[in-house]
Formats: sequence, C-alpha cells, structure tokens
Amino acid sequence: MCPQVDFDTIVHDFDARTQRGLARAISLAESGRAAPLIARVYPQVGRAMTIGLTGPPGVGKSTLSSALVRKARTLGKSVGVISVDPSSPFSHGALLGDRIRLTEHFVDADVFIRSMASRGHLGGLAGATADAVTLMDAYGLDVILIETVGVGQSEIEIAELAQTTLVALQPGSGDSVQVLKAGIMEIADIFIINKADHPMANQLRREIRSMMEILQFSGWVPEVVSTQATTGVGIDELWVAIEKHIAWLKTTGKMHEKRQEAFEHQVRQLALGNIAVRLEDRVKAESHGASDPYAAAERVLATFNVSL
Ligand SMILES: Nc1nc2c(ncn2[C@@H]2O[C@H](COP(=O)(O)OP(=O)(O)O)[C@@H](O)[C@H]2O)c(=O)[nH]1
Ligand SMILES: [Mg+2]
Repeated sequence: MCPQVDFDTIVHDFDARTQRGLARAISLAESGRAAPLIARVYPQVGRAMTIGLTGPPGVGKSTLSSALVRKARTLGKSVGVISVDPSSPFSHGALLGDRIRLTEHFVDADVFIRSMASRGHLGGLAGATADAVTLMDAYGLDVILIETVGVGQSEIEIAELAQTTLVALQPGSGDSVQVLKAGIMEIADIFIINKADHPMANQLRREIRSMMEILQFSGWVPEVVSTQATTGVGIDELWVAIEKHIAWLKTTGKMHEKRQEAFEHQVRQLALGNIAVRLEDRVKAESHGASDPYAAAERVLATFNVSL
C-alpha cells in the first residue's frame, strides 16, 4: 500500500470500478484501515458466488482455479481469485507458482487476481480475506474463488468464508488420511479427485466414500468429482456440482444461515482481536510484581469494568 495514496482517491478509484481502486482497497483492508470503506460498500454485498478451494500443497488448486476462471469466463462471468498461502509468508515460491498458473488471465479486465497478507488486520489473515471478499463482491465481481492451503485451522476458516467449499485431493498420495486428520473432510461440500488419470484414482474414490460414511454428513451429502485440471477434464461437471450446491443452499434456507454465521464470525473476530491487544498490555502491566494470579486477573478485569 502506497502511503501517499489517500482514502478519497482509493474510494474514487473503487467507485469508478478500476482494478487499481479494488487493489488499493484490498491493501487498505490488509493494513486494517478499511473500516469506513467496508461500511460504505456493505449495502451492495451479497451478489457474488463465492467458492473456497482447499487441499494439500501440490494437489492442483491453482491449476483448478485457473480452469474454473476459464469456465466462468465462458459463461460471461467476471471473476476474482484470492490466493492465501500462510505457510510461506516469506518465500514467494508457492505464490509465484500460483501466478504462473494464472498468467493467461492477467490481461483479462474481468479477472482480478490477488494474494493475501494481513499486516495489521485485527481479525488476522481470515479477517483481511473476509474484507477482500466483501470488497470484490461490492466491486461487482460475479464469482470469487478463495484458494487456501488446507494445513491448519485458520486456513479451514478461510475456506468457510465461501458459500461452497471444494476440497481437492490427489490419488496415490495418502492425502485422504492427512486431510481427515486435519479436519478438512468435514468442511467439504464437494470433493475433487484431481489428477484423476492416475492409476490410483479409484482407490482414492473408495477412501473418500468410506470416510464420508464415518463422518455421516446430514443434509447436503458432498459430491465427488474427478478432474484433470491441466486438461480441463471434469471442470464442467465440477461447475454443475457447485451450482447444484448453491441451489441447495438457497432452497433449504441454509444460504441465509451461512451468511448470518459468517457475519457473526467476523464481528467476533474483530472484537476479539481488539480485546486481545488491550488485554495483552494490561496482563503485562498487572503481572509485574503481582502477589498471585487471581489478584492480578482482578486488576486486569477491573480496567474492563468486570470482575472474576
Ligand atoms: N498430471 C496432472 N498434473 C496436474 C493436474 N493438475 C495440476 N497438476 C500439476 O500439479 C502441480 C501442482 O499444481 P498447483 O496447481 O500449483 O497445485 P497447488 O499447490 O495445489 O496450487 C503442477 O505442476 C501442475 O501442473 C492434473 O490434473 N494432472
Ligand atoms: Mg497454489
């Protein structure tokens, strides 16, 4: 974010629907200074179709993103791609790979690609990403794809910002077991068996089926779609499955529920982030030379007008 760019300029560029305006608005969100902009655009959100895509490194998420962008473009839809890779904040290797796989879309004015960081956002990376989704939606992008590496709780949380969560796995990698352990299976609305030309693809399908039995999904039962992201095989079927899931969310009223939960989650994260910062200062101050932890905790709480 260029410090010399003032807020009014960003708002002006954003309102004029320039990619530069959107890019700067997201940078503002990353640095935790987008609150007035979010307040201003919030009445316009809720139009976009949001898709989360998660899975282990190397499974083909970025290649799938690129294929999904291509599909959405053939349908005349504008697309935003948010790429989140907290596992490599300093080495840009993964992000560079993502960019290479998305190069064909760079010149397309209706495709906006962004990798995320959280430099000062109270809600952390998930908070910054949530703001980016809000901004892209308000900007008018039809489809928003959020790619995250499925390695930890916060990445899972980011995938869940979306209406539909895709979990990508690849055959012959032992992925399914890893993913079950990491708690990623539970968030899948659609399983993707990517690199489906691999000889062990059928085994992975069986593994997914047996894990689905263990997890006993109720309501929506995840679809399992085989793809070859590099050639585009299965992408049409994947798109159909996504649309089917979104239709299900709408007809059952789950869409509304999901939105409400996501809203509450954002409020909670913002409030907790703020309280955590204040709390840390007080804890340090009151712990120094304190007679016992309870007494110190009482003094900390007293500054918030509450007691144990
Ligand atoms: N054979 C094969 N390779 C694929 C397929 N999809 C992706 N790849 C390759 O797998 C590697 C990792 O892909 P990438 O999209 O960067 O994975 P990510 O780390 O999950 O984003 C790249 O070399 C891709 O070309 C596929 O369907 N079949
Ligand atoms: Mg990637």
